[in-house]
Amino acid sequence: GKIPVLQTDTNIASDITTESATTSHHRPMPNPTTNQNFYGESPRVSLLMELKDRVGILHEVLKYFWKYDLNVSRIESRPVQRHKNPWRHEKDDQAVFDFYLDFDGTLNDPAAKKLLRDLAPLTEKLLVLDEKDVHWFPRHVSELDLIAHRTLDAGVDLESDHPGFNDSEYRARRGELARNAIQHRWDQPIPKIDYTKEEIQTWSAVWDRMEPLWKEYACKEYLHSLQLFKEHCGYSRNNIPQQQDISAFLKERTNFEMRPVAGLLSSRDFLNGLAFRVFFSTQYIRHHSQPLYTPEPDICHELLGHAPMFADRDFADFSQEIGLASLGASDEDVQKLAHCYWFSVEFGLCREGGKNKAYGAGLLSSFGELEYACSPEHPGAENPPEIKDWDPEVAASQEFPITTYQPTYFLASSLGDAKLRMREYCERLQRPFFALHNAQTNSVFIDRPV
Ligand code: HBI
Ligand code: FE
Repeated sequence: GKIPVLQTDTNIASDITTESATTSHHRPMPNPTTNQNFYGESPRVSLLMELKDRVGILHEVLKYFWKYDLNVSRIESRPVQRHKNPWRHEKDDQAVFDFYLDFDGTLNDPAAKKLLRDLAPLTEKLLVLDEKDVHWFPRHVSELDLIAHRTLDAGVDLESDHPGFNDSEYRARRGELARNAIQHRWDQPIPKIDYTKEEIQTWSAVWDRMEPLWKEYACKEYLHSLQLFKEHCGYSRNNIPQQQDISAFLKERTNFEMRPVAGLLSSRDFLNGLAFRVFFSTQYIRHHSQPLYTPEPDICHELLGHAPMFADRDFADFSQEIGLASLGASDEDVQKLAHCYWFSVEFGLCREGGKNKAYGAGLLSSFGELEYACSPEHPGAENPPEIKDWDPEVAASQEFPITTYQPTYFLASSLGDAKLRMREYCERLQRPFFALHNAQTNSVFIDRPV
């Protein structure tokens, strides 16, 4: 059945396909019989070393590679901004660098064994990353500053079919808000935005269409949070709430927070934020000429769809679960997690009193699709959607369209159950290390599996 695209809401998955198209950093497994990998390359060992920032430290480390005649084929460094952490211990005061280093050989070489023995006392942490390349990932919430500006679009270069493409005033406003987002730092308050009369009108138009539908089709957790947001965060049809107020409220309730972002991030970067209980949120609004349509996430989607759900503890934990699994994950696993995110955080349904209710933001901010997904009559569709039980394993490899209503939704028995299943799934993903989140310091601790 043909579904009018104009009625669909946000389409934020545009990077899901490009993600797999960009170069894969995932290296094939070595062939144990020839000691070569799939491409005939010699075997390599990847290390992650945490080094104190002091003169000569790298020289001291590298001299052991020379001593044991081991060829270094890659070396990258990243600052670990631990010194910015307000909860730091005195002994943590010093800056630390992560070094990602590859050398030719295998761990069975006697030389490699001696090397590791000699490096251990020089490093704060020394991890062997097996056959996988491990992407850099943030280790403290402050390091989200490093990824917040890595947007795929700048948030301002509109496509020619964007409703605001020919509106220079709208484009100037987008530029202003993008700069605002790029300048944000993790430990600063989020600047208030003075929304114009026209912007508020767009907000009201969306609010008025959605409000009756929420009562009917939104899950109880959403409705409860929305009520709290009306009381504490300035939610109403006549006012666009400020990200700072929502963020402060969420921080008190579930320790989640929002931070501004100029546009779309890669799946990896976006999901990495969730590991630190941070939701990257845009601050512009859709173009006023089409208040019920947006080709990208905007504040109607972020604040009406996503934000209230983060006030629920199970949902917040669920989201962080996906985030933690994405840290240093292979490209394949990031894509699987992005699909799980899509079928839950964006389009998830849960069972409530014998009815299907929405908890996904893509539904909660789209008047057409919310009814289509939740009403037993499925208005607007010749073919009703298929509704599958929530199973992250299945969702991970389920394809989906981004410009039409979803042909498939996943139904959880409750948000708590959705979380438990997500956790089980994430535990089965293979990674050469553990990532543990420390909520007091909002940092991630990594260790080798035992
Ligand atoms: N980037 N800024 C931003 N907002 C999103 O909602 C978003 C994103 N990048 C990817 C993404 N969502 C999802 O489609 C998944 O790929 C994680
Ligand atoms: Fe979204």
